[in-house]
Amino acid sequence: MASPTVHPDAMTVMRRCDELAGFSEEPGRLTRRFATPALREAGEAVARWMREAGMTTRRDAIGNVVGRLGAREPGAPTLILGSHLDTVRDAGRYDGPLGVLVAIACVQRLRAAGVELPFAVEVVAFADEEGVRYGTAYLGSGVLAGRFDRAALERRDADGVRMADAIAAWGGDVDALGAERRDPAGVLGYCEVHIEQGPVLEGEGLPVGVVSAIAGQTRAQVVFAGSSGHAGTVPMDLRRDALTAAAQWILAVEVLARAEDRLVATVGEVEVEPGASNVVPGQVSLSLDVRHPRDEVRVDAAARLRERADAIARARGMRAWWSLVQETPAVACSAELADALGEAVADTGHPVGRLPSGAGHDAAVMAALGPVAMLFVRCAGGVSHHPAEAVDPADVAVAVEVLSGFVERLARRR
Ligand code: HGY
Ligand code: MN
Ligand code: MN
Repeated sequence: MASPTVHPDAMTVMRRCDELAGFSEEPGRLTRRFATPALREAGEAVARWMREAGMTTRRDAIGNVVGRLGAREPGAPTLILGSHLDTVRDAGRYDGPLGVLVAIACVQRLRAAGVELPFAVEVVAFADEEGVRYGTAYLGSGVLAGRFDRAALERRDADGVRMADAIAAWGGDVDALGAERRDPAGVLGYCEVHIEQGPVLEGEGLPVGVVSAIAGQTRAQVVFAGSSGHAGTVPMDLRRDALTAAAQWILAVEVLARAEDRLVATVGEVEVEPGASNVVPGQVSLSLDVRHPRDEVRVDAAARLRERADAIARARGMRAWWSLVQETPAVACSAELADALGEAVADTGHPVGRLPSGAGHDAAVMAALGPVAMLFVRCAGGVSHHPAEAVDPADVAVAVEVLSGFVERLARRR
C-alpha cells in the first residue's frame, strides 16, 4: 500500500501505467505486440504526455515514439532515456512502460525547476523489445543503434504477415530505417529505468539498484522432423514421433542449464504439426532462449544443445534443424554513468546497491551507440512477465528523484 506522502510525480507514473495497461490486443489480459493497433494507441498516449512535459514528438520509421527536449547550443550531444512499450503475452504493466514514464516525469520535473541542460534529452518509447510477434527482439532500439537486420523484414508472424508489411501498415517506412541510425558522436549516453524482474532488491530491502552488466542472450529455433501417422494403428516401435523427441530434448535443456552456475535456458514456444489428438506428431518447432553473464559460457551451452538435438534425432531415425534467430552479447554498463547514477541514489539517502541483469534490455543494444546505464526498481516478489507484476509508488518516487539527480549530475560535469 502506498504511503500517503508519495510524491505526486510518482502517482502520475502509476496512474499512466494503469492507463497504458488498458491498451491490449486481448480482452482480459495485457498483450501489446509490435506494430499492432494497441501499441499505436499506447504510443499516442505517451506522445501526448511527452508534449505535456515540453518535448517535441515524432514516430520514427519503425514506430518508436521519440520525445525531444532540445539543448541551448545547436550541435550539443543528446542524452537518451527510455524503455519499451511493447509487452509479452499476459504481461505485467510495468515491464517497459515504467521506464518510459519515469523518464517523462524526470524531464517534466527538470523543466519545471528551470534546469538548463547543456545537452539535449530524448525519451524513446521503443516499439519492440520483447520480440513476441516476430521472434527477434530489440527491433526498436536496433534501428537507433544501427543493429537492425534487414533480413528480419521477411520474417512472418503467426498469421503469416511479413514484418515489412506490418511496418508499412502501421505507418512505418522500411526504406527509412537506415536513416534512423543515430551518430554515436552525438550521443552522450543512454539510461534506462526498469523493474528488476528479480528478487535481489526486495531481499536487500532496497528501493532501487544500479545495474552493473546485462547478460547475453541466444535465441534459436529447433525443428524435429519425424513422421505423422494414425494414433490408433502405427505401432510404437515403428513411430518417428517428433513430439517425444522434442520432449526428450527439452528435458536435456533443463539438465544442461541446471549443471552450470548462472546459466538459464528456456523453451517457451512449442508448435506441433499437424496438431490433432489422434495423429502422431510429424514435426515440432521449438524456441530456445539461453542466457549467461559470460558470452563464452552461453555460446558453448547453445552449441552443446544443438549437438544434443542432432543426437536425439539421429537415435530416433529423424532429422533436427537448428536456426539461430538472434544473438545479443553481454554488455557491461558504463562505470562513469553507473557511478553518477550511484551518487544520485546516495543523494536520496538510500544505500547504493549494484546488481547484474539476467533479463535483456534495450540498453544492451543501445550500448552500440555509447555508454549505457540502468537503474532497477524493486518489484514485488521479483515477479515479471506476469499480470501480478507490482511496484511500490514510493520506490517509483525514488526512481524519479534518482534519474533527475543523475541528469543534473551529468549537466554539472559538462
Ligand atoms: O526477455 C527479456 O529478458 C526481456 O524481458 N525482453
Ligand atoms: Mn523489459
Ligand atoms: Mn520483458
